[in-house]
Amino acid sequence: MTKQRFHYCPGCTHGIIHRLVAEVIDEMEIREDTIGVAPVGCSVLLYNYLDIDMQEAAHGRAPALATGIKRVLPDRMVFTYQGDGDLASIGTAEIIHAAARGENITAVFVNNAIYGMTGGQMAPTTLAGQATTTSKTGRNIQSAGFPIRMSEMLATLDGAAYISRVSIHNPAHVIKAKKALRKAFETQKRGIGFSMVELLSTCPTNWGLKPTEALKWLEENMIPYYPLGEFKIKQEV
Ligand SMILES: Cc1ncc(C[n+]2csc(CCOP(=O)(O)OP(=O)(O)O)c2C)c(N)n1
Ligand code: SF4
Repeated sequence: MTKQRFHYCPGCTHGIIHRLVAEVIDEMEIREDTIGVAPVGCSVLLYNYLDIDMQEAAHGRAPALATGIKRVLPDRMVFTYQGDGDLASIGTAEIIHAAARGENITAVFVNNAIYGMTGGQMAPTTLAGQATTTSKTGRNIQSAGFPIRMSEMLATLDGAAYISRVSIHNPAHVIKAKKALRKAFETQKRGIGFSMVELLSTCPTNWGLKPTEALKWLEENMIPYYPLGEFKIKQEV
């Protein structure tokens, strides 16, 4: 990682996830061989923090950009880092088709159940009843539909080689999250196909909670709807 100070709000778990990605890259000794693709969202400035080659994608288009990079430079490790607005809303088509094609890339999917950067609007992953700036009285399933479980959905695709969901709400789970990221990167290194790790993350600012309350809220509300685990592991992984 660079010495740049994070721009994230206090208690935001984006920073922890950045650190985990950086540690996996260093432990695999692939710093010179890795290309990251940053999203539009709070983590748009990811390229300021990771000391590797980075590209910036248009909102939701990171999997398409990563596909192009990986096809031109197949010996590089290529990953996207995307929020739930980026990956599960404007970029739904890109991630589904990248997974369906079995692109040998890795998606780091940060699900904080809200649009953080733009002020806390409802995302496709916002929970039923969750208050946001565009669902002040809570997400109404009748009008807004059900939150999407992206990991379970992508796991149904034949091109998906490794799909798992982890959480960042306490140290034990942070350690598990790193193991999942390592497995996803190893999947790509061995050329097995598309890999994704969904990380349940906090947005204390837009959830209207203190950092510690946000960790508790994640554990008590997000995990029951977004169960943790590995949803797809191809035999070769
Ligand atoms: C084409 C386009 N549409 C909309 C936006 C506005 N916009 C910027 S970030 C964002 C959502 C970010 O939410 P998420 O991906 O969940 O990331 P977070 O900020 O929560 O980490 C939106 C809608 C944009 N920048 N470009
Ligand atoms: S708005 Fe939310 S996701 Fe964005 S930096 Fe702040 S806490 Fe993190």
